[in-house]
Amino acid sequence: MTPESARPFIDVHAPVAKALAAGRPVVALESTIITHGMPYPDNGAMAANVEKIVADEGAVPATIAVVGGRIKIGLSDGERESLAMTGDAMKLSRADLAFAVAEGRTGGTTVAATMIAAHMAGIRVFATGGIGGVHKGAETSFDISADLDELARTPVIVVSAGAKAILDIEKTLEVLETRGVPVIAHRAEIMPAFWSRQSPFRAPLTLDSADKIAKLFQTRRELGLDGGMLVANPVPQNDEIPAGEMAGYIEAAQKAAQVQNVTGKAVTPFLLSKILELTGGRSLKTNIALVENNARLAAQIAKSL
Ligand code: PSU
Ligand code: MN
Repeated sequence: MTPESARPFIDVHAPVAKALAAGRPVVALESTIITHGMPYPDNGAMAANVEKIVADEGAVPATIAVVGGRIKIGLSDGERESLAMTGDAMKLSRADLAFAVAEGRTGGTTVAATMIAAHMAGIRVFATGGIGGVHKGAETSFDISADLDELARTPVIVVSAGAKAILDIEKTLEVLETRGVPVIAHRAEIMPAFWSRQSPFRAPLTLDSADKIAKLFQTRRELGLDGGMLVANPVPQNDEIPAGEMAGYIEAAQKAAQVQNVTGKAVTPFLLSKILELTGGRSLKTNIALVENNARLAAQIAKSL
């Protein structure tokens, strides 16, 4: 539950406030993908385009970020573009969201922090690229994304292309199951792998429409089951890079991270940018396509709810 005392820290962008008050569909969008996931100016163009896709589907987009210590639920075009140009933005998860607010800082919100803020504002559907999860080698590094715990506790539907393929997808699925998070592949029996339509693993659950996903969320609420849901939506066929091809790039990026001693929050941004370099920009094109695809499905789910 969001306490009343949170309200003074939150700015809800006017079109979002209007839609929420009228009970019209709203889709939250994250901003770590803008500040840490893609280079400028592609990040800003992607963010603008994803908002447009949500709007074209008949829902209102709410890009979430922290700007100068304010929790922003929806950004103006100018605010979004200036966030895309902020080189030193923080990467904010549950652990540092309050720090950014207390200290008046600016940062992109991860899946975890975006879920928290979306829930504070009463938004139930959220589109991203891929969630964080259990990193390869987590048995020694203990690197498991806070996104997984957030999915277990905060009642928001997260529409993704699965867990990023730089992760250990099998262990990520195990943790999600342990924490009681339903993982639903959209129109697929096999779990997608971010840039690729298929991972080596079966999807725990499958549904073939936005309506059915919305109904499952409602049913969970009615049964009194807490927490969120993860929707895994495979990237469109024409945009995918097959898993066999990605494997080599992922391994090379992982080696580079080890050699350069990259740890903690820096790992995911480092791997994404290394893979972009290794694929000559192809991974970025695929990343943009899958986010757009997820935004479309998220808008349909929001409408159905
Ligand atoms: N999806 C993308 N690109 C990204 C992310 C998701 O297509 O950069 C971000 C999300 O914000 C996610 C974060 O929460 O990566 C995971 O970071 P970590 O592994 O440090 O928890
Ligand atoms: Mn981590």
